[in-house]
Amino acid sequence: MQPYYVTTPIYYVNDEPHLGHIYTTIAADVLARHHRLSGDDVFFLTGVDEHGQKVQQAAEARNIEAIELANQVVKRYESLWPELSISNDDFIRTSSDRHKAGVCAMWNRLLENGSIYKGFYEDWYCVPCETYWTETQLKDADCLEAMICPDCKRTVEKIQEESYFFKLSEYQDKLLAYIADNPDFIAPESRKNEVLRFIESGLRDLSISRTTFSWGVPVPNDEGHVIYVWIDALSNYLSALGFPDETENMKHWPADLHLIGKDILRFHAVYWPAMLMAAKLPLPKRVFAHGWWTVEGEKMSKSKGNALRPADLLAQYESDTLRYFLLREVPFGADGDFSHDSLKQRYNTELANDVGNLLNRSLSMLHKYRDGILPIVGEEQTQDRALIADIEAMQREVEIHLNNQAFHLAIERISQVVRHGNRYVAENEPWTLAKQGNETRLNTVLYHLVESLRLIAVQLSPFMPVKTQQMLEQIMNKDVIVEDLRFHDVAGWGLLESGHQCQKPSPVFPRMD
Ligand code: ME8
Repeated sequence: MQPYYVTTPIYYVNDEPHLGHIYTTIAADVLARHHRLSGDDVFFLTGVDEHGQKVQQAAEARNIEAIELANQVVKRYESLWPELSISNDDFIRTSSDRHKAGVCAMWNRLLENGSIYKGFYEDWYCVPCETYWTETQLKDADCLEAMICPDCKRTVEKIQEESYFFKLSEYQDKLLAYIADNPDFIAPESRKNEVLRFIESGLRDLSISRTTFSWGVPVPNDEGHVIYVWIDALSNYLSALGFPDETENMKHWPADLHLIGKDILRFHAVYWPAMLMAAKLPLPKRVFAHGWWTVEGEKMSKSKGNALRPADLLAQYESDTLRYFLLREVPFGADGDFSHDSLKQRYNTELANDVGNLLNRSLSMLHKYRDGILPIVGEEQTQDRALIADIEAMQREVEIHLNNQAFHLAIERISQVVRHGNRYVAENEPWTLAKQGNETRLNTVLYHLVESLRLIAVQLSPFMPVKTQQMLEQIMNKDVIVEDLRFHDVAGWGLLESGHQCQKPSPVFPRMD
């Protein structure tokens, strides 16, 4: 079995989960499920980022200990993920001993390899982004006078403290060479160019410890310093596998894919690979930075109170509907706007009308004309072969689209087959065949419809595990479990045998008002 390792960012615990957090996690889940279907040995990691000044301040504002705040938010994530059918194999907390051991091992490696030295830091810091800025960077972005962060436009603070530094400047050329030699390393292309511009503008050594607060992993043998939260957080991708020990799970390193939002690209495509080079560890194969969601045209923010909370969304929509919509609506990589109207419209058109209708009418006709029993196929005509060819092409193309993280194209390709199925019904008019007593042709048409639906459901199952479970229960039988399916066993045309009894249709995609 081929290992496949996919990760999400580990989310800060200073805020409750919102639409953005579920987006990345759902995308990672679809890939994990698709790779399990392909027979790969999948490791899907998500978790939380508990340390840093921002979390400490959020806890202080609530008059509680940082760990208490973390525990509360962790509970929210842990109960949320099953509700969204997230099938993560592990959940890493940065306050755990296993993670701290990984961070310290990483620090010690960088130290032993001569990549860390002690100095004095004097410049600016943005707490919400946990990012350092030089005076020149602020000036160039017209942010110095207002003392605001060029990224998030919130206030930056001046830092003057003793600090450890990572020799990031030594990696400028090495990173440029690596990106040139590995064209798929950073995606999409526009983000790669952004990273290249950033590196070309010059890399300075990075301050990697702080002394003015205490919520974090202490620097080994110098406990007055806390390790910079990004060095701490990025190491999660290794600590979760058991690093530095040679565990069984370490076979998953290097990660196949770090899925992130575009906000944290620099950390994953510059700092993290440089750290790994310095630690003499292999680099992840790919970093994909997706776009940003706004809500009904506005940026989500705590102060505006318009952040979409998963609990509210789940009270309104089924989890599969959300999963489908988020990945269908916006090309992965582009920014998108969440609107309830477009969600309902997409659901009604593509799911209730197209998939739901094909399922209902096919199974209803199978019951009406054949008591739900799959008939023996007669001689195939051109249009039958065209349907099968379309399904086989879909299977190949969905694979390619998902390897490129083009979720919207994968869904669109499946939808094409669904529309083809509905056209096939219209062209063959099974009701006319029944009236004419053309039993052989009716048998063939009914079989092709049901078998197509089975293969459509299998392809859709990573996106909508609950709905496709229901579809497959009606088509196959009650004890099918989507999570246990493997393409190897189920993706071939014609595997449903004649004589098989299908269930009566019951609506899987009822129309939404
Ligand atoms: O940055 N649209 O955590 P975080 C799309 N702890 N995605 C969004 C989004 C939006 N409006 N808002 C958030 C951190 N996200 C660090 C990560 S990793 C080693 C450490 C998603 O809680 C998106 O994936 O601020 C983004 O990168 C992430 O949440 C930021 O989560």
